[in-house]
Amino acid sequence: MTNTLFVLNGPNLNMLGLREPGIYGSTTLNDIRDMCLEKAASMGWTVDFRQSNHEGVLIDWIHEAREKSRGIIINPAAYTHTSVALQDAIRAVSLPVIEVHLSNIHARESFRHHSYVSPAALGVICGLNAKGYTVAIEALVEHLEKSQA
Ligand code: CA2
Repeated sequence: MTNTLFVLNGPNLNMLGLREPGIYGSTTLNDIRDMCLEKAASMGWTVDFRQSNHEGVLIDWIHEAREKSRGIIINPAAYTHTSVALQDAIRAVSLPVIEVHLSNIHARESFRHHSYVSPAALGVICGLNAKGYTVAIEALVEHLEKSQA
């Protein structure tokens, strides 16, 4: 089986580093992709890194991950707080999923405190900015390598 992880990013994250640096910092999504590829490579894994502004596309990618990866890291962005369909897709593929948020969603507006994705996730990381992605890669690889041993 391939040593690949899907890293999926939801709506507006393509704007990272270009707008609202006060909330999300100056790191771009390309910078985060490079950090993820480097972290995965250092552990002997590869990452397929993607971003979409469309809920259905994210769901199609979660389904695709079933065949092409061993686990998923997802920042569902605003769909975190609205999408039953994303939770259903994650449950449907039975892959381990780590949910990542750049900001601490619990320290922000109350509508960001609830996640539809978290109940289906292995773990959740928020508030560590871009570092959260590489922490998630390390944790997911360790989880997969332990469960394989
Ligand atoms: O903190 C996170 O990673 C979020 O998933 C980011 C989402 C937000 O809706 C979630 O509550 C928390 C928003 C992503 C939008 O990113 C932008 C980047 C630059 C400019 C505007 C939006």
